[in-house]
Amino acid sequence: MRLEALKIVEQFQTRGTLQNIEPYGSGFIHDTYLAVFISGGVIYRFILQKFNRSIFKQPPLVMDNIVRVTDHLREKLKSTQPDDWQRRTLSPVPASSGFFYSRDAEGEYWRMYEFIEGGATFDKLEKPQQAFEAARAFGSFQAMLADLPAPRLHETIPDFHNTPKRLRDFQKALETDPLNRAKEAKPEIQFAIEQESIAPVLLDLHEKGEIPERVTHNDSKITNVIFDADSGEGLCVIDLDTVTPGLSLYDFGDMARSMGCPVLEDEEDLDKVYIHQPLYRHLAGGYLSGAGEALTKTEKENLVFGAILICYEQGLRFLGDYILGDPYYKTKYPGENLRRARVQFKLTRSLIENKEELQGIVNIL
Ligand code: GN1
Ligand code: MG
Repeated sequence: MRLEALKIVEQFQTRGTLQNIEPYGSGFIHDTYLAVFISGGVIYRFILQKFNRSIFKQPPLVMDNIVRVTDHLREKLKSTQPDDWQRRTLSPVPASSGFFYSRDAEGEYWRMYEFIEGGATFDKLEKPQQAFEAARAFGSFQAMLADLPAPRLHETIPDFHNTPKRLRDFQKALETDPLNRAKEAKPEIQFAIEQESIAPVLLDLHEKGEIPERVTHNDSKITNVIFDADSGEGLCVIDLDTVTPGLSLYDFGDMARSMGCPVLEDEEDLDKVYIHQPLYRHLAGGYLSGAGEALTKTEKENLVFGAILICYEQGLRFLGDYILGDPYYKTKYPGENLRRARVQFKLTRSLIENKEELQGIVNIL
């Protein structure tokens, strides 16, 4: 694996001589490496990634979105954060062709980013303040992109948060049940079916014109924020592959899903899995402070529902993947996707049971 990274790295406009290249991070989707260069005694680090093309069918369109989005952010940050704008947005590195991607001999697509120095990332929440910081970072990301000029961004994965379609895909997986795994997941399947009325609610509100389409991140989980290693400030939002037109509530939902409870996505002890109200308060407070005046009253009134919907949707995705034999999400052990689904459905249940109280928290912010 490392060999293919070694072969492609020279295709990008880096600085100096390559010192080292090694696998990096904990993403489920792409293959990621850290490449270290040295020039005149100075170390330059870069993130190199091979696209997962079974998921992202058209990497050039993904990079087209990302370059537009990061250029827009950079222009804003240069005036609002003149001393530290470089660390507050991703910066794609061009290949020698001038494109922001390169293809290897097998036709696979690769891309490179400048490494953000002095940052820290977390697989789960370690301090309540991180919930506020991350949510503010995602909120201000949305606010800064509110005036992204036309045309509309490409939908890099069509129907990414189309929950009714996710439900249909889940039902199809269940009908095929190719590995006879459904019998291992009876309570989870029952929950998925019982709660199916969750699926269409946000799209219905959007179709009625009650909530607007915006530029959204669509994968706003804790692992996708870089925090300043010293101050803990939420510095930079990363993983921009699914930045597309979407609903703000999807992003808030993913924050509640990944930061409303400080456990890993495959936590086995479900007693530990529930939405913590103080964390939810931090998330809502951080998000509203970052997104500023951008959110409408109807969006604010439906924050909890965004969380319910995204946890439910993510549970359907993990459970469907488990039933199909884990073709989508990388797993480290058998049954990991089932465990991940259980966590999501437990969070969904916890949100439903505490809906009024959680909304009350938002109402007094
Ligand atoms: C995937 O990109 P990564 O590995 O951080 C997935 C998200 C899920 C998430 C679950 C393109 O995120 O939608 O929410 O796993 N990304 C894609 O943790 O499917
Ligand atoms: Mg992602």
